[in-house]
Amino acid sequence: VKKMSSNGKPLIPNTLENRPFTVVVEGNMGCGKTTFLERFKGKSNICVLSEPVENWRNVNGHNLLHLMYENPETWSFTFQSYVQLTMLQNHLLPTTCAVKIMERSIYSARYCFVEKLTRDGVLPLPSAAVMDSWFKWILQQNFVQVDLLIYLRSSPEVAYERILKRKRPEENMVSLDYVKYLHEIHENWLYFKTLFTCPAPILVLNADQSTLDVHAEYEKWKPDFFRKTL
Ligand code: DGT
Repeated sequence: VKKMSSNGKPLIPNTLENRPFTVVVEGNMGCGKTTFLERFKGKSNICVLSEPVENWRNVNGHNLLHLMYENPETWSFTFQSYVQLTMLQNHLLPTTCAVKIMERSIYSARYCFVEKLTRDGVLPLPSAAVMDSWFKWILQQNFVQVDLLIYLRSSPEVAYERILKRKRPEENMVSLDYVKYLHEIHENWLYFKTLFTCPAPILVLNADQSTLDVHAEYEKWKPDFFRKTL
C-alpha cells in the first residue's frame, strides 16, 4: 500500500534535497515535551511526530516499556533495539511538509538511555556493543538529518513531580535518583556539551516554567526560519 500525502500524491522518501527542516525536542522525562509539541499540531506545513511510547507498550501484545522497568537486566536490550527502530522510522518518515518536529530522537535513545543502562551495568557490554554498532552504522548512512535541537531544560525535582502526577503505570518504580541521573546525562550532552557531539544547533528553554511561559520564551527565540515559513 502506497502512503499518500494529504493532497493525494504518493509519498516518496525524502532526499537530501527535498527533506524537511527537522527539529527534535529533547529533555528529561517529565520536562514537558509532549505538551510543548501540542502547539505545533494541526498546522498544515508542520509534521509533528510524538514519541512512539504507545508502540513500545504494545508490540504484538507485549508491553516492552513495562518489561524494561520491571526486569531491566532481561529486557533492556530488546527494549532499546525497538526504541532505536521506531526512532529511525520517524526520522525516515516521508513528508511533504516544510518542517518535521519529533519528540526525542535516535540520539537521546543512545546518548541518554543506552548510556545510563550501560553505566549501571544493566545492559551487558556485549549487548551495548551491538546497539552501538547499529547506531553508528545508521549515522554513517546519513539517514538521520537534524537542523535544530530544542532542549527543554528542567530541574530533576520539577520533572519528578510531574512524573508522579501523570501516574503512568509503568513508571511507578522510577525514583528521584533515576530522574537526577538522567538529568545529569542530558545536561552534560546538551548544556555543558562535554559528553557527546550535538547533531545540530541547540535552543535551550527553561522548562520549569509554566507551559505558557515556555511558549513565550520559545516565541522570543524561535529561529528566523520559523518566522519566515510559519
Ligand atoms: P514529557 O512529555 O517531557 O513528560 O516526556 P515523557 O516523560 O513522556 O517522555 P520520555 O521520552 O522522557 O519518556 C517516556 C518513557 O519512556 C519514560 O518512562 C522513559 C522511557 N524512555 C524513553 N526513551 C527511552 C529509551 O531510549 N530507553 C529507556 N530505557 N527508556 C526510555
